[in-house]
Amino acid sequence: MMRFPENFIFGGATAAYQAEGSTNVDGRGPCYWDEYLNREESRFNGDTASDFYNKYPKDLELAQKYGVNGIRISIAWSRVIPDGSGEVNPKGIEFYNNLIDECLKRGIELYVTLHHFDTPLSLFKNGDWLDRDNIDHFLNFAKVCFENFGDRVKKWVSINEPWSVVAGQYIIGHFPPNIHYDITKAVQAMHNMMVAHSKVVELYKSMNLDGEVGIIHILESKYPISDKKEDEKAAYLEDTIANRFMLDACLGGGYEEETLETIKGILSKNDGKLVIEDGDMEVIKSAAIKNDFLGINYYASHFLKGYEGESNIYHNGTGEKGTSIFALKGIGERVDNPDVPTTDWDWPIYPKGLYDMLIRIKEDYPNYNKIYVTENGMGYKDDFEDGRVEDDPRIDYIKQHFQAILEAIEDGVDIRGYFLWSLMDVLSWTNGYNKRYGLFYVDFDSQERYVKKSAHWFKKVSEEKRIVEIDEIDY
Ligand code: BGP
Repeated sequence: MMRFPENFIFGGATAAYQAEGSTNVDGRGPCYWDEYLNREESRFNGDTASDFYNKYPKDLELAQKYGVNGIRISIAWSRVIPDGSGEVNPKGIEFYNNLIDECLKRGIELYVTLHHFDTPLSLFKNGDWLDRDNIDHFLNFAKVCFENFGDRVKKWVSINEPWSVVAGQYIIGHFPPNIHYDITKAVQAMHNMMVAHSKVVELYKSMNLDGEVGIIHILESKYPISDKKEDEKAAYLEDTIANRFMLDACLGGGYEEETLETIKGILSKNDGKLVIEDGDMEVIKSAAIKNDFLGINYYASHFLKGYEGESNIYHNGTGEKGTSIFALKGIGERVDNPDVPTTDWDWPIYPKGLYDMLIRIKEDYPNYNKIYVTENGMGYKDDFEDGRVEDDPRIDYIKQHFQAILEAIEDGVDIRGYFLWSLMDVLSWTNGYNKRYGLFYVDFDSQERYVKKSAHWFKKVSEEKRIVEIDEIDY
């Protein structure tokens, strides 16, 4: 039987805006979600979220009790520097000091992200990652965090999922500023984020803080739905823009010529071009060899078909199965694979896509150092009855992905940990509160926590360092 390595991290992931709530207290400034989700027509907002701001001692107590020995948190930029670029807020520093100390007290290792989708509102209004000044403001924020928390936090992540940020902001349009189908802006913002990431790596290394720094990408495999040439091309194109472009930058030390040519081809079909400023490629190249780890967030893979039409997307934000549309001009169209099950939000459940991605990184980017699977999990409308949640489909989902990870480890990929998205139920950016992922059920009215069946299962996996069958646990 395959077993997880001795020091493997069995973690739980959170992000500031999705978990903390308390958006108006102790001097926190707004991020762009505050404004957007407080519109009248919005179905939900993040004002209270999971109340992690107050409830974190309880969440960490539960984490420790249920075998969670690592946690991903993110630091809300606008809690620490309320307007993004000016004064530091001592109350923000105090909150994260307390949170960090509580994690360490419980023996839970911290993996801290600096940017998890939540640019401060004023910087967002200046253009967010499309504004090159954002890079300097971000570096300043990173420095404040390294100085204040770097003595205790030893694992740092610069940015969470550049592709998801720009796809949400400029292509799908379900993240502010809600622009649709602007592939050029998306590519430009991704490039700028990679420059920012690289400068953060350089900064961290210059501070001799005795820890590690890396980046997290969403990396979903893209497969042609048939062996037709146009379907193969569609898969290749979507893979290039969503995966290869980012991997080339953070691990390869620059965009391969073929990658750049392909990106330029996509942009020319969309009447755009990428601006790379002097010095960008030098810093990207220099940081790539200093990157200590790569975080992979993996939920699904996609099956592609050739597509010649205009871009057309429908985002399923309610869990009404079968409603998604995703077709991009100059790239391709995502289609159903009848052999692959999907979640209610139409995300294909395909653990082989994770295995394939892990092997590909080992083969194509041999200097990757080490990998953490920094997010994986199943969004599900949990049935809550008498304080209990029997979430067998979630357990089955995690089990299949654990299996893929163990196989990749056996085949030589250096994987050091797994973080379940999410530790407890949190806000889902574009879906609200009915798409739950946690080990611990949150009653969002009372903010009470309840232990799901998956938490019992996770505990046993973490303790025994092997994949446990569902019927091995009592619940
Ligand atoms: C990732 C994000 C997380 C989380 C997760 C689930 O892309 O890093 O913040 O939200 O996806 O996504 P969703 O909430 O849309 O189901």
